[in-house]
Amino acid sequence: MAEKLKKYNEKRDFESTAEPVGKSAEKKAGKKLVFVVQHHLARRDHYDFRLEWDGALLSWAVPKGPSYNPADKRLAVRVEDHPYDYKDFEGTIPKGEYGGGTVMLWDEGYWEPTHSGVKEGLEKGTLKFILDGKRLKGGWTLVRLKPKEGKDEENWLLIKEHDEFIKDEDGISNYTTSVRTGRTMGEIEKVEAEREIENSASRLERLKELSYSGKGLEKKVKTAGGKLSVDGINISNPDKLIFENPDVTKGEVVKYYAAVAERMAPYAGDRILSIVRCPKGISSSCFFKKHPVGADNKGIVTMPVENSDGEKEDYFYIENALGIISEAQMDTLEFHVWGSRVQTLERPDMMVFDLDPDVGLDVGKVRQGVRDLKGLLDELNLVSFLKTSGGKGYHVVVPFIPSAEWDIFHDFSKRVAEVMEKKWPDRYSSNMRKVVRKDKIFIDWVRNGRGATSVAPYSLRARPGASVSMPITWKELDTVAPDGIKMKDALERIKEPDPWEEFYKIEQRLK
Ligand SMILES: [Mn+2]
Repeated sequence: MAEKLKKYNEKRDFESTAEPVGKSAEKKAGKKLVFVVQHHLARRDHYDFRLEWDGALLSWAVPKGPSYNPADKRLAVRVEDHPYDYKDFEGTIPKGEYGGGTVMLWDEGYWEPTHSGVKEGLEKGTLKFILDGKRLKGGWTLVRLKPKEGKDEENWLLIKEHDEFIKDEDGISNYTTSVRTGRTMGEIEKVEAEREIENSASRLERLKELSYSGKGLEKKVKTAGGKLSVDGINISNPDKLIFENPDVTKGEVVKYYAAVAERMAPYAGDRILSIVRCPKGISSSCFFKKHPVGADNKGIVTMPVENSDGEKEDYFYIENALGIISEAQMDTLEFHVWGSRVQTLERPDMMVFDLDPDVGLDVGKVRQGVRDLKGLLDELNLVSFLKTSGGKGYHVVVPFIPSAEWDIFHDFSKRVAEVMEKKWPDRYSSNMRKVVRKDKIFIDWVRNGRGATSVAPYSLRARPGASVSMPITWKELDTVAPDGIKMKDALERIKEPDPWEEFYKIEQRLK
């Protein structure tokens, strides 16, 4: 039985779809066999014809649906057995998931084979039966076609038998509502759209929580007898020098992160991290780290994530502002984050374009690039936000409702970069190879893929001067250099209104 539904389970991600998990069904001795027809508007519009057998549902996808006219021989492609509970499924399957689209219960009732040996019938390729549904009635036949060479697809024909229930027309289009709930396909979809709004409310709640976890954290910084602690976290070697000229100690780095935590946590929290640690300061070697080592620290959570080879590896993320401090205690300077949040890992919500100028390119040209990119996004009706990179360029960041999957998200960002290159081939390149981007700005879209990261807002950079990747207003583009905001400036700036106040309130989505 488990073997029977293996295919069904393998094709689906049950954290994303509301379809039932395939488990072995109990034998219901003496009970009549159920059948169900589901109208399934997916990549292709079709009807799924399912017959209960041996605890599961034998299934065929019928592109045109069944017909009351015996002259119509309807193609029925055999698909994997579905779990018994699928007979009750009506709703939507998320876009991007297997069978993504809308499912309506089109007919239901009982069926009875008119010959003994359903198993033999399936093997031989002929199944004759009576349907006693609300819409489909009488005798029907399923007959298998000869397999096409080299294909293991099973094509069958679904044919109405001659009896008192036949009609001249197919009759399918007479029924446009659910046999159980009376809803149209459109109404079923609308309910799902409302559910998305609900999800979006819980997302905002969570973001508020993250922000709140950093509120007043700087007041919990305690110094006593040369010892430093933040809300119970002891900081070792607070006097260790991390940046030189001007000098910045580890203790000051920790205090910086405590001060910006309220603003930073909604961007750095709940996202898979890749961090840069500099245990001997930035003049010594720093290293990237994306896998956790040892036990979880306060505010940091380990999470297994499937990589592109289908293997699970441990990654980690910050679950509250104290996690930022735990990292700083372990000499982390830079926080790089995924474009998706852990609650919706496969649906990214933060698109980042890094405008990366060739060496020696005038900053005025980089600013022009930012304006050109913003203009393009404006034309697409997409609200975008600006931050300094803390290095050579600026980052233009576009918030999304987590709905589209990585492929769509990634391809969209690539197309934006390609349009930039097409419009102004002498200024921009969408290609990261150094030779083709000579004297140009590389519109770096590559970080919008699954597993790629970009530096989090408010993160320090492990570069001379202790610069910060800082959210700024569009008006400031001409006055603030890409590496113009240092740690001490950032501490002043967070006393002012948040230039990214609206970031998570923007409800735009990729179709
Ligand atoms: Mn289907």
